[in-house]
Amino acid sequence: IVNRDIVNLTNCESEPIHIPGSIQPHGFLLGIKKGDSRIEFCSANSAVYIGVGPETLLGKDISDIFPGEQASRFAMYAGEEVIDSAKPFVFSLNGTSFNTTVHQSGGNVIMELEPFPDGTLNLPNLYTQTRNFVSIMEKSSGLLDLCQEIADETRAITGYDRVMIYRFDDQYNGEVIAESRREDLVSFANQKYPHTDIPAQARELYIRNPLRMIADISYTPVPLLTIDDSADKGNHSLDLSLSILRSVSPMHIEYLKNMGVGATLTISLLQNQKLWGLIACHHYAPKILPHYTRLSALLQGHFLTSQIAVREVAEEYKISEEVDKALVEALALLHETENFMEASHRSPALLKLANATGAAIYHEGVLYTNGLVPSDSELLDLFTFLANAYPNQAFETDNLSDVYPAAKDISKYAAGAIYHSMVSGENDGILWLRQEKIETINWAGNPDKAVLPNEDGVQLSPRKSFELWMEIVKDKSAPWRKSEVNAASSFSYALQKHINYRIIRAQEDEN
Ligand code: BLA
Repeated sequence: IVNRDIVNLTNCESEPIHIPGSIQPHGFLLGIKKGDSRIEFCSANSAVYIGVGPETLLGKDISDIFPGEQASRFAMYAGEEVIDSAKPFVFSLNGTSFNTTVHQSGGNVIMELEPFPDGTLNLPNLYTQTRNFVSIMEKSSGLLDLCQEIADETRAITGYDRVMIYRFDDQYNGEVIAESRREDLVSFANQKYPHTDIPAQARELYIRNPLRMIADISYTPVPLLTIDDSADKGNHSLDLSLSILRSVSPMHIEYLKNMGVGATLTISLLQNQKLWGLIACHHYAPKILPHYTRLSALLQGHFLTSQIAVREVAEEYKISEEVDKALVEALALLHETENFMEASHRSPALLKLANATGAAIYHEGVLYTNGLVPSDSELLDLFTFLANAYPNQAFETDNLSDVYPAAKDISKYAAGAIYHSMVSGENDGILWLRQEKIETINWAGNPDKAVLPNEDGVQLSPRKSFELWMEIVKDKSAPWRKSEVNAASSFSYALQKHINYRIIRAQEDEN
């Protein structure tokens, strides 16, 4: 068993990635106090783009520097109205046009100016994109299908070498569930990545900011300055959580270098205010995606998230319909049969109502079984254990050996179980069993070595090898679905009634 919790205590999760004090160099940044028009923050590279450096810009009023009409647009954003999401506009100076995104960060208004890569504003065709999605929606049958289509479409729109749909599990380990890639690249499909690859504060940030771009992994960070700062320190007070130019954690840069990646775009996929997954795009050379193409990619993310719950519910619904049908059949048999226990081993519906591979009832010293079950003595031991551990209770698990180590010997029949105790004889109860489902997890690199100590032993760094590392998970069954657990409860309740009724009848007969 792997202990991955040790890395929870590392410095990874405490790195303040929202205040890096620097930006990426594919644009420049200006910050003004809200309600003021004096430039308070400036990135050190402004001269590269507009020929005027921070020493000139800092402390100046915007209208002293930019032509009148453009200054008033800046001023408008710095005004009283609340700015809650990035609003772009085009700003031109000396013949160069910049896509300018504006957003508010605490008491500051941040403007990020990026030159248009080919000098023009290339608007994507949203009509075509939307129409494509509608036809994708109609033709893809399940959620995985849909993810594949979205990966293909996102790659077609953006031109990244690899586009992955990455889904988190309960512990935030992630799996590549769909991938569209340049043909000559090795596939990452179905690979699993440990939760330590994306620390908690980064996941929190990605809930608030749904799109991030790293234009060039080998960039040199550009310091953010205020009047008092020296260029080599940078000013760390400006919160860049929602900024598009935010400089990325050096840890993550090292990770991507180890992977051989040159540029990335990452889009959050949210469900119920939680991070469900990511659209993760890799390029093997530097790549700047223009603002409007980024929005197109973001739209693909919205398309997908709008369908996740719908598809999951639809898939669950199909199963629950089958389960309900089996439950009705099993209940009918229960009502029609004087001694259901005797008849139970002939009822396929009893198994089907929970999609179990085996079932057993222990009633007044007699064992009744159905399907694949362990030996009688093994079952009796199990009933005894469960009656003691969960008296008058229900219990379900996909890993019985967790609470009952002896289950390891019977995992061929009983790796997972739903148990309901019954009020009649000693240790009475009903069990649905599921056989072991051996799972192979293809980790991208040994997850125990996902985080490596550096020379000083305190600082940690990402692993260097992503060589396939297989983990075999044994002694577990497929997890029980809610509908299956509910059907088992309904049946157990009815069976208990049936038994009570028989006891009363027997007593009446005696009198
Ligand atoms: C961030 N790590 C990330 C991000 C991803 C990964 C997707 C988010 C980047 C973004 O949204 O822009 C991991 N990238 C992957 C994985 C794949 C991929 C799994 O392409 C699979 C194909 N990372 C480590 C270790 C540390 C670490 C050991 O492995 C810390 C010691 C840190 N990862 C780390 C940090 C961030 C990160 C700090 C946040 C980067 C940022 O936004 O500034």
